[in-house]
Amino acid sequence: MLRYSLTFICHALFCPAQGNVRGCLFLQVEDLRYEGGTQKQQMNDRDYMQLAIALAKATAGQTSPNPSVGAVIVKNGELISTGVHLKAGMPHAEAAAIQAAGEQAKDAVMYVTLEPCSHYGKTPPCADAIINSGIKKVFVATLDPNPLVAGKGTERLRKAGIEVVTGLCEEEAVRLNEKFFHFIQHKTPFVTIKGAVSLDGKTAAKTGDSKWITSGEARQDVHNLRHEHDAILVGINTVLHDNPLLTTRRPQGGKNPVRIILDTECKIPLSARVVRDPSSKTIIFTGNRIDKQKAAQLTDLGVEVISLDSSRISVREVLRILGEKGLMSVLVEGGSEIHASFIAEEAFQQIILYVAPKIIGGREAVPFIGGAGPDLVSQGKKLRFTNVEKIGPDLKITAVRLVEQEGGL
Ligand code: AOF
Ligand code: ZN
Repeated sequence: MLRYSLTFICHALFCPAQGNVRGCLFLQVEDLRYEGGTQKQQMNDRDYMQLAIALAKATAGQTSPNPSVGAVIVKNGELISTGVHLKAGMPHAEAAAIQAAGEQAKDAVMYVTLEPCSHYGKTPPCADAIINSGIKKVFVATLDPNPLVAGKGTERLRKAGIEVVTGLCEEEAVRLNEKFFHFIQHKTPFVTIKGAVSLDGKTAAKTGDSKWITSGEARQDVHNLRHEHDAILVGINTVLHDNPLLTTRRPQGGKNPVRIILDTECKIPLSARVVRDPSSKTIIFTGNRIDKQKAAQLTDLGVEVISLDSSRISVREVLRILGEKGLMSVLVEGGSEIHASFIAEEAFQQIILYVAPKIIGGREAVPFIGGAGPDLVSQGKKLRFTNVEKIGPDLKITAVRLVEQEGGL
């Protein structure tokens, strides 16, 4: 029996100086071979869709508020062209692939990771571009939940006589754009809580010392998470304790998320790095009992101060406001009391936990989640593990909320 193996590596080039993509994407086919046989075997529909997904994945973090989308055009068993959506405002994946294919698109087959759009946004409808190109069949991994599209794209293609097959590699395509899907449906950001803990779940020793629990490799991976989220959120105690920059530092460059600080009493020092560092915008949420003069000084330094109506900060209210600002995703990076608020208010979609093979111990050492906690185990939040991988000597565990609660978050 023939076994087939295929590995693609994609790189989207990111230009840190301009804070955006350079407008090109390298696709390196690292390994494309047929194992266990001598006979040449054709790539199948699933392989082509996997290629489109790999292309889309390479743009993670740079298309917001748009989704990551990849497209592939094939004719008579030959790969004609590929396309990817690099950045909001730039051509959609289908349009890019069609342009690269030129005349060869006629009677070809397209594989696209998201339903082609049918509306005029920043760019014209992809459905029309597909119809005009003469493509005869389109495989769509998943429909677009954007109400402007939602089924209308595939309907337009079918009405024009194009054969449309939906649902190929759907699970992967939905996961690829989970932040976009969540944001379109709920109008609040997709929330990831990130933690770095010892095997006994501690984020710091009893003295507060936390440098470093996880390895350099795991800490480097956190910069990918920052690149992939629109905003990064911490509490005031983290700012006072660590004076972090909260920027993305990767060898290949990356996008700096908007910095969000929850600071009920507006205690942040004017000298804090998140206040002074100009590489990203900073928004500070406070309660209603604050020194107005201090807020004005922060505003003068370029920070946005949002004073909520009540004496304490509601995480859900913060997310509602961030959603209004068009921020599609938030990475929550501590501390343990902030984590506890997000958990208690059920205001999170996933947890990514880096676990080091180390025991800190001590009943006063800092746990990943603080707060008072429930009385009963049965009152704990139920999650589902979706991924476990090894990063250097550490584990990276991803868990999602088991039940999406009603109420828009
Ligand atoms: C596609 N292919 O590559 C993308 C799509 O403002 P616009 O014109 O960029 O439209 C943005 C919307 O189009 C976005 O909210 C989503 O529904 C869809 N994105 N559609 O056919 C693509 N990026
Ligand atoms: Zn489109």
